[in-house]
Amino acid sequence: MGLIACILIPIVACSPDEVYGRVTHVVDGDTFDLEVQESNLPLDDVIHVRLADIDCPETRGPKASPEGKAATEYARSWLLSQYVYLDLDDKAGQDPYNRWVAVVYIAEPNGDLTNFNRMLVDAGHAKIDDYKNNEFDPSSWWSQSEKKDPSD
Ligand SMILES: [Ca+2]
Ligand SMILES: [Ca+2]
Repeated sequence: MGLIACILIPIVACSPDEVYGRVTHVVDGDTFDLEVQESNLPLDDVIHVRLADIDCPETRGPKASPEGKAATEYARSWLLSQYVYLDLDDKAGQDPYNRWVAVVYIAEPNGDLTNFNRMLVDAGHAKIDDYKNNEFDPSSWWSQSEKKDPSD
């Protein structure tokens, strides 16, 4: 039922407006710092954010790759210094590294909200890694028609 509700009424059912703030630092493709402007939760002034249910190539350590750097540059170009909305994970909340697990939404000029987690996947900079301990289901990010005919 949650999946269906998210597809039909994404803004209401998935509450992307739990946090509103400005991205102050992009660590890598799927991790950044956010300066909180508004939230209905008692959060720190600056929080660490980990994009939910996706995985970008590594930028550090033995598995560092050019693809990881490209993902970081992509995230930086879209997010750095921008104001975004977060849908925080209501189940686990933070990961073991004290990063808030979230889906990030970019506000378009016409007021629409675009799912940035999905953008990273669509752009080829991340793959789906669906953790079952959070509230999110990545399959809900794509509409039924997109799922049925991926070549369209
Ligand atoms: Ca939430
Ligand atoms: Ca999940």
